[in-house]
Amino acid sequence: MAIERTFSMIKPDATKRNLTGKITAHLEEAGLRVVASKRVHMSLRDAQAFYAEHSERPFFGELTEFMSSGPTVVQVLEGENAIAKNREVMGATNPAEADAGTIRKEYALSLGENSVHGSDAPETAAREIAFWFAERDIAG
Ligand code: DAT
Ligand code: MG
Repeated sequence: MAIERTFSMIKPDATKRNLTGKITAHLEEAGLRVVASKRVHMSLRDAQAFYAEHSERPFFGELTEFMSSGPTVVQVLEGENAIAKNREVMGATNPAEADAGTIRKEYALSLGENSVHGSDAPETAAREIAFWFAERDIAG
């Protein structure tokens, strides 16, 4: 299996509850390496650009307002099959449907405030990493 990079975000509901370390520990225990990380309080405009793929969805306003409501921690993760592995560790979008032991099962508050974001495919990983990081910010 190939070594991949994926993009991860610890959302405002989780930074607010001081869960950055606990969530990062889940990722590391799954074999993912944090090769870049920074804390950012994104603007509404940043959230709208980052989540542009969802711009026609009914929850777009709620999503972008939430994502710009407080700090997030944006990260690049590296490891074997990192994109799928991160999605596995995150759990289902709706925490009510997430498997035991996943980050969302353990920490998410609701469908909207679900603690973490993770890229869903190689193309989105590349775009999302480049949205927040320059190559020189990443140390693999
Ligand atoms: P994921 O974050 O699992 O990739 P997604 O890309 O479908 O899920 O949606 C992005 C985020 O939008 C998701 O993490 C939470 C929010 N969201 C999705 N569906 C929603 C809904 N029906 N109501 C409110 N927020 C929703
Ligand atoms: Mg998604």
